[in-house]
Amino acid sequence: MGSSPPHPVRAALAGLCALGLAGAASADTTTYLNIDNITVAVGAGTSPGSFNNTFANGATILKVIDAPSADAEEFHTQATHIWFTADSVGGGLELQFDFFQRYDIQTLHFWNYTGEAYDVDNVDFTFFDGDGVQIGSLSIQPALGSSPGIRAQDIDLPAPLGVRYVTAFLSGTNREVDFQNIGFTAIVSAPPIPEPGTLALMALGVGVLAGRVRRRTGR
Ligand SMILES: [Ca+2]
Ligand SMILES: [Ca+2]
Repeated sequence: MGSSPPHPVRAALAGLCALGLAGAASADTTTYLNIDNITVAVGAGTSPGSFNNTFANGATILKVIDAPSADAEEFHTQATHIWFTADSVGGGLELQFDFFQRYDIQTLHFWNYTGEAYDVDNVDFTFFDGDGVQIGSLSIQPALGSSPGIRAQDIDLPAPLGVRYVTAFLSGTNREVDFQNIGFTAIVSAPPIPEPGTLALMALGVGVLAGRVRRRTGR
């Protein structure tokens, strides 16, 4: 019995099942997103203002995403933090993240500054899919950072599913934006669900195979 070739209809159905299982299995792995797997850049939406700390000595805006883990402790030095001062109230710093693939974001990890005069008071997030199409937005108000070593505040981020690009606009009520790091916990998104038209074509293919088998066997 086991030596007979696979029935074409059963083989086609098994293929369809495997597609579904692959989609379900890939959604299980939780990943911490930082400098190892994503990038960040200063966005064109940044308001007129000035960076008050330097990016010299090898430090770049990538120090936003250099926390090695979600529970890492970082101390506030010129080499580790970001400090931007907007020219006017309401202004802020725009950061653009590229995740390189689609993720379902679960948690934002935010290492804020420790004092109200300089900390980040609001972050406006905008989310985009793999084609760069906007699929959602939301705002969060982070708490003050812990002291003396700064650890992340973990914030549930009810972002849409399937996010590849994220824009974050950070602002402070008194023009100041000072913080250490941003990180995300996320899972790789399941493959997109086939369009109804694609499913119909696959069903048609199974039907054609079944028809051929019936003709061949006379059933
Ligand atoms: Ca840092
Ligand atoms: Ca503040």
